[in-house]
Amino acid sequence: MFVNDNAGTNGIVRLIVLLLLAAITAGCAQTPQHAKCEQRESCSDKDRRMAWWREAKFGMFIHWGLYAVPQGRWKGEPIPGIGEWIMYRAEIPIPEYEQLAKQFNPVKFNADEWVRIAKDAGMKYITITSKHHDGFAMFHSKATPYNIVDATPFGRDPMKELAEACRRHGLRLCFYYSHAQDWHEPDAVGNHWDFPKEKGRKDPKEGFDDYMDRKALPQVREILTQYGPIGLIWYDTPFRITKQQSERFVEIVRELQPDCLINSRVGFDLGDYGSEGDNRIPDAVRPGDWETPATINDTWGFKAYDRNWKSVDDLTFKLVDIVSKGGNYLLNVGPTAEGVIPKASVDRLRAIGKWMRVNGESIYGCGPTPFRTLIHRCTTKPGKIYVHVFEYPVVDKKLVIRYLKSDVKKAYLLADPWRRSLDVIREGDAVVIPMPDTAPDPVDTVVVLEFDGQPVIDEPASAPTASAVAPELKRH
Ligand code: H79
Repeated sequence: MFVNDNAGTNGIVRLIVLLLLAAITAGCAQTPQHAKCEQRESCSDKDRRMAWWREAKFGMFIHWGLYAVPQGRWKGEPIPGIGEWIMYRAEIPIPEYEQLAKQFNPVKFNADEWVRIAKDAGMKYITITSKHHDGFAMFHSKATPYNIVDATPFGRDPMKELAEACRRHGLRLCFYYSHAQDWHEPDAVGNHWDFPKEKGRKDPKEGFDDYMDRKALPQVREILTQYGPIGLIWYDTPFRITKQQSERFVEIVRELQPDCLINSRVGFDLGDYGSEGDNRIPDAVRPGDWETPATINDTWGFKAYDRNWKSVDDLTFKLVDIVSKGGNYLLNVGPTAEGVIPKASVDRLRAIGKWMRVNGESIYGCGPTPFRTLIHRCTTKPGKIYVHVFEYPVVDKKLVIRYLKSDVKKAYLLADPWRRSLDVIREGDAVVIPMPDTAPDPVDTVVVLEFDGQPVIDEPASAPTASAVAPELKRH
């Protein structure tokens, strides 16, 4: 078909073939996972950079800053909403808020202990607020004296201590940096009570470039050069910034640490992976790389009276639910102004860790469920499906897995150290697995199904999705 005597047509055909080849190479059209590869870098570069993050699946978010001092109350009044927003919600003038620095002396802070808590929970990375919207740097910054070393009696740099502890324990340290909102700065976004012009500012570029050059970019440079290799930079709330400004926040990371990842909240979808909405879990499998940042109670920064702790069942379900839909879970703790992670958080993380030590194989490096129906939450590795049993079949002791066309080569429990085979009975479009009389795990018993090659699923288009049928969805 490409043989043609006519030289003109031949040239056109050759051009079309060349264009097609170029399109295939540039687009790297393989799986949705890689669909977002940028033209200016090869897909394998992106895959190489993302590899640790795709394996990790579970990270610790830490919100720690001056807001831990008032811990949710201002002048005796409880301030509603998330704790780290207290300055905004109570419209605290900058000179008053600055006084909190003089009271911030977290003498009980122990970096090794924090990292051990994350590690024992099975978390593989820690993302901590180097600067939140209040503008206070929790690291030693030369860009402004408004930082933990120069403005508090504590006088230590906890980020340095955390970087060293993470290196000792094999976790990745990552930094949250509020790039657009900075309530301490007249030229940044957010503080409309001290700077009334902020409310009506029309031109997003007005002043913001100055703030970027004076504070934000120098500080991003500091967090990328003072603490060794950083896993990722977690930008947040790109309110009102321009594409060009977002691009500068990307470029500085690429320049200083080319392997450092960037989340999508840098703005204009420029990051390496997508941040879901706060506490938002998608209803179905979401293709590509994404992460749900989530609270363990109802606040990110410590609030003394927020005791609405999520249960271990709920947290474990959320971890599995997120991984089964293709995401990572970034679960937050809010340490106190003394430097202590609240006991209620530590207790829950320890319980998740106990589950992870038995069942981690069904989380780390896993792909999403092959089922659209989500009757059970499932995670996958090549040739394997991990079925997560949250609702133990206490009455008939039978686990039923519908719409599975392939035959199961071997089934066993992750809770069984000997991996003894379970019976597998074919019943029409389902396989039925008789289970032990008592649930091996009180929260989630994981059944491994092994196949020759990739399992084939056959779900009728009419089969309802989990939102209609799965009892565990009620646990959201
Ligand atoms: O760092 C945590 C939050 O502080 C931050 N993202 C997570 C990871 C965050 N920034 N903004 N938001 C969350 C939501 C903002 C909600 C707002 Fe409002 C609605 C800002 C103004 C209106 C709620 C109501 C907060 C103040 C008033």
